[in-house]
Amino acid sequence: MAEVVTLGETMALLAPDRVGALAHVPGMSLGIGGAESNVAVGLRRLGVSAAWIGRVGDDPFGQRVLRELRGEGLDVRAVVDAGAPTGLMVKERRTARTAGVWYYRAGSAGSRLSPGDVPDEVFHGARLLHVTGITPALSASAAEAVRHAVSAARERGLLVSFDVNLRTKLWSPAEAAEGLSWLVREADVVFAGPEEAELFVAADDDPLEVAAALCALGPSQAVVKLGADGCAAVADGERLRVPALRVDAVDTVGAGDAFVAGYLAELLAGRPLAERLTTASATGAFACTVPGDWEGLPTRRELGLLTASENVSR
Ligand code: KDG
Repeated sequence: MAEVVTLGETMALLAPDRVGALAHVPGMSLGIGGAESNVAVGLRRLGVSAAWIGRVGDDPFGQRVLRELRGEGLDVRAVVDAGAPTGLMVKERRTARTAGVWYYRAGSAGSRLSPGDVPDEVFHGARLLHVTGITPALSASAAEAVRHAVSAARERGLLVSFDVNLRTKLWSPAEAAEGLSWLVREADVVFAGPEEAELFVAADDDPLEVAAALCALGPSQAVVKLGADGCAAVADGERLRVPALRVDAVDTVGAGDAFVAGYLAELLAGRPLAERLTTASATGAFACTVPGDWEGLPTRRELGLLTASENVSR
């Protein structure tokens, strides 16, 4: 039985081989990506067992998603839906510093996720449910699946972790605020960027105040992700700010999921807040060092590599 359960849509992912407008780049690489499965893979690489619940189409992209996630050692609980295609995400690197994303996921198999796809037994022996604000944006049935999973987790005494993950290509900030405020109140651990937090609490220049305001809504732990500026967290009354690790970023998409995986792995290991945030900073930094949303996620053995004094280990 897996320690962590998560659910959401994982898509096929096309990424250009070079910087330029998508209309002109000649080559693309095929991979997969999904915020929740990215977190699950990150946890797995850090030694935490994880189950992923989702839906894929009965097509080669769906096979690719299932094969990759099983290959990473996840407990994959997927419905293969013959009535809809696997969703597709296409990245654009218009400049060396900026990335854009195009979604082809309306009506996809993953967006047809529903409460019936969430098997009861997956929660047996589990310790934590992780959800994101992407899944409720996909469809009414996907939003219901999240509600169902959260109440099943609550009944069984699991911790609930929630990463806001606002996707304005899926819904407006006002819709997201309305659709997600119950999750902020329900969760034990909330992750948000400063703009995402503003969906629920007043803006504040001090991210520790933002985290404290999120905690005032219900969660015992709130972590504000600041990207290259590090992070700020309030957990059970303790306040801490940690700087980011400096890396040459190749692809920052997925760094937030990697950060969450690092934090949750240490939380489940009973580590103090400082260690949770230090590991989260390292996993987030690792994810930026290679193309792809999850491929750069580190194992425990690799965690220290970004600060290692030796360039070659023999
Ligand atoms: O967080 C990285 C995700 O953006 C990516 O892997 C795909 O889940 C995804 C999404 O909806 O953008």
